[in-house]
Amino acid sequence: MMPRLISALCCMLCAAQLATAQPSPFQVESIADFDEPWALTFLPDGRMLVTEKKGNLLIVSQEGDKSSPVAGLPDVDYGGQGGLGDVALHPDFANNRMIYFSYAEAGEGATRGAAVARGILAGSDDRPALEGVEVIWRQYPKVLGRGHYGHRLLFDDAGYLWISSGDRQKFTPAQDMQTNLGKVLRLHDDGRLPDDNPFANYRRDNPQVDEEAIYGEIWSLGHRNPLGMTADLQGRLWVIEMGPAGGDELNFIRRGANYGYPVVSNGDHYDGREIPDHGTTRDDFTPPAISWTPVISPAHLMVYRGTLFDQWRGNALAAGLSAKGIVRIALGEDGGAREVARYPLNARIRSVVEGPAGALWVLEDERYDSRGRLLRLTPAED
Ligand SMILES: [Ca+2]
Ligand SMILES: [Ca+2]
Repeated sequence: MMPRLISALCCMLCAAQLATAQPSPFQVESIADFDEPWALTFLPDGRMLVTEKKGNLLIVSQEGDKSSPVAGLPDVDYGGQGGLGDVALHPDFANNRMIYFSYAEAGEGATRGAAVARGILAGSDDRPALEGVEVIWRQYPKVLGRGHYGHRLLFDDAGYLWISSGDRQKFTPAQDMQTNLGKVLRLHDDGRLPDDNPFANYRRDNPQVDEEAIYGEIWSLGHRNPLGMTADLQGRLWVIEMGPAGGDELNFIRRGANYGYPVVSNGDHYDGREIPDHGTTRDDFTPPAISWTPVISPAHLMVYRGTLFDQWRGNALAAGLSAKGIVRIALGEDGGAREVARYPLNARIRSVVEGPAGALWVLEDERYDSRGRLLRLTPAED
């Protein structure tokens, strides 16, 4: 009886908390259902590209009408956290119709790694297809397991392609300059290495390292599973990452900086082993702007640019899986940040994107009782 009594007491406490919670700022409309959706981005014509983890890319209208799956995508290694991932438009999409997408790619044996490919969106509205698909980047090396691909994509105002690369649950690669795992990477749009990246001359200065030319990709290191990456109104880069047990992080990304994982984290290992917190050991690690314990399980990050949600312009919005909602964050001029509000949506939230008219378009995760819906959020009526 005792556990039931305790849970009944907890329910009463929850109910008491709910009674004092702020009213939701949102009017929520359910637009469509998907099969394990992961990412969405808007096309210039107002429709959306939506990815599903099992490998489908769909064109979706704002009314929820779906095209047939875009033909011509490569096979994806679906399972665990892997499958088809992010999707982004080339900055000159209006002229070249080029899109980029990330996915888990099978390797030799049971190894896997994230890859990024691009292709031209062609075909008809009803039967779209990708042409000229080419892989422009891969995680190196491919490893066993199906977690922590990261693989969010972002184009900045200067046209560089940014890729967040997870540690693949292997810990030490995040500090190993001979892998691109656990890193934030900066490339030209065709995958070439920019000459002015911080580690462009790493092999010249460290001739003992192997010949794989990954060093020049690296912008920052010491990341765990960075699932959200966005530029703010000043064009500065912010990355949000899943911590281990505790210690989710929002990081202000500085050129060449080391964010410490797995040497330091405000969380600890799942098996109970302690990881020293940020600030308790080496001083060459950049601490997070925010760390969350208990965790929010951040799956995506955006900066609001519109006016529909008055007062939110310039704030970051993080999608929370375990937080089951959206976390609003004020970004400071100095690279600091603070959480200012949390909006429950009663589902694990995989993605949050701003639409053309300033509405928020949200993808639910599809796991446990979360249903994989596309939601449209507009301000609640007074
Ligand atoms: Ca860190
Ligand atoms: Ca710790």
